[in-house]
Amino acid sequence: MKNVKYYLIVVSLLFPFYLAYGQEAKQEGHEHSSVKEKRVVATVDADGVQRVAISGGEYYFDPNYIVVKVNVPVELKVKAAEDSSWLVPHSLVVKAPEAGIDFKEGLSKESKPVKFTPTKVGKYPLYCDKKSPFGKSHREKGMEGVIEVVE
Ligand SMILES: [Cu+2]
Repeated sequence: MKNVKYYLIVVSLLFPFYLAYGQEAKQEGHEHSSVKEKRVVATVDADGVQRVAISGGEYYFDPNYIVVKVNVPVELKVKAAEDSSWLVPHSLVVKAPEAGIDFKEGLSKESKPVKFTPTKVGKYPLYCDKKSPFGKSHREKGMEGVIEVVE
């Protein structure tokens, strides 16, 4: 009978860890290749600017594949997804200075404009650079995508 009590105590102590890490393990299958591509091809507005809205949440960007024209100004309207948690901070980062794209913007429920003019054809990664204290980076969890610059 003593053993049973001991077992129950150990199980109840470990249960929170099971919840925390069990959830992590379940999400692993969603990494990288299995992230669904949501592609948007930017259209040029009357004022000559390509505008694309992008939002981020747990743990995705929508869209996560943005096609823009080279040497035409871009304005990304960046925000946190409606269903995203205010407890989890997110960002949108693109580090491609060689292509004229180099920014890091925190996501909030209010849309913020990010302006740049891409100068070089190619595919450049976009991602969130946040990480939960005990987990994987948001990027590994699915908050990544591509800006493709085309002729
Ligand atoms: Cu994030």
